[in-house]
Amino acid sequence: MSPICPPDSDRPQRWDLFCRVIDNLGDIGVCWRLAVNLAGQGHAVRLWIDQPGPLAWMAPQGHPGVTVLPWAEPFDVAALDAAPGDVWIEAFGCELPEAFVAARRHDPVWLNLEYLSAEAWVERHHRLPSPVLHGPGQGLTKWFFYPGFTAGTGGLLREVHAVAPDAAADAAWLASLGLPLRPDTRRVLLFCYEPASLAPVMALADGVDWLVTPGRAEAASRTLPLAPGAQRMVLPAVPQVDFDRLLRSSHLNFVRGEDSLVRALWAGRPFVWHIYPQHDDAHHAKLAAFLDWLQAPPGLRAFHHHWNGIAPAAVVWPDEATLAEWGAVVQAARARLLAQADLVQQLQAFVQARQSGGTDTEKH
Ligand code: TRH
Repeated sequence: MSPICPPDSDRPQRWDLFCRVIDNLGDIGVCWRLAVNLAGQGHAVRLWIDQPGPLAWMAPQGHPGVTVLPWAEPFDVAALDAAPGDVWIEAFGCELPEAFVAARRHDPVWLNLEYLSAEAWVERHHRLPSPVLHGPGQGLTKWFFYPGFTAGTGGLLREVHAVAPDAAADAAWLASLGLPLRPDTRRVLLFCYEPASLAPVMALADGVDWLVTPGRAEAASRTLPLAPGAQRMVLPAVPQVDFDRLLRSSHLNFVRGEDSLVRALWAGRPFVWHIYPQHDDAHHAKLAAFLDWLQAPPGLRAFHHHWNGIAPAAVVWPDEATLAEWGAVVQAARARLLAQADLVQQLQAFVQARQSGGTDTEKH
């Protein structure tokens, strides 16, 4: 199909972002953040999503420039009050509806946004083309776009509040929750699946205030005995911007999945990652690659191995000096990331290069 109205790469683009929720909150969390970040650059974004329910609490105010639309099969072409946009993103390999592809008026830049990994192969696969051989998109090319931690990848989503947080506003927000937090007490945020070492870890954490997220972390920790002087409070599900505040307001963060890992890095506080488990144990290599990139010291590696059930030997709860060491590691990683282009900057540059016929970003 030849372009009827080729987009001008300097103007804001119309982006169609498709998200199919597999499980948990990461699919929707990442897609919502991406949509907001693109809209923040002046683009018009339609977010097509099959299970938009969690957005009611994750993003209750919505965001200017982002339209959330239901994605049901068969795809309702009538919902397309305007033709398919200039840029299409299928998140995490979800296949675009054929009716949507067939309704295009000009050739789009079509991207498959992949899962996040620190493994070395990511740099080799990033920006590889995948010709579409069948169906209504035949003749088009999809491009693989891999987020990542190094300059040779697509980078990470990064909001303004991640770069320049407002500590006073964060503290005021935390106080407004009305939680029975104790002054001069370590706050530990718990966002996890069901780590085998949750029980021994909770039994070791003397005198802390546990801030437990609702859902799986709350269920997994509900009946576990606490260490002396510790207390546990269950948080409500909070909007995404407030979840980021929680990470910045805690002395130690337990995070999971993909999106909260990135937010923990931006928060710059010590953290432990519960990686999304895969049945073939592929997550072991993924975790090792991340810890290498992080330049994690032995104690932080050992804690991760324990938390993720890889080496369930004895675990040691971090003391003040250890937390300071872990915090410095995260701060250094954050500084490395800030020196690199973020995901939206890279997406925009890639789209612009494709639309102007440039080959500088192409790999074959
Ligand atoms: O929910 P997750 O475990 O999501 C996972 C991973 O993304 C994983 O890679 C993917 O394969 C799997 O889903 C399907 O963890 P993650 O990625 O940290 O996403 C959580 C999102 O929920 C994140 O955007 C923050 C948001 N959140 C809030 O906005 N408010 C809250 O109160 C809580 C607890 C979370």
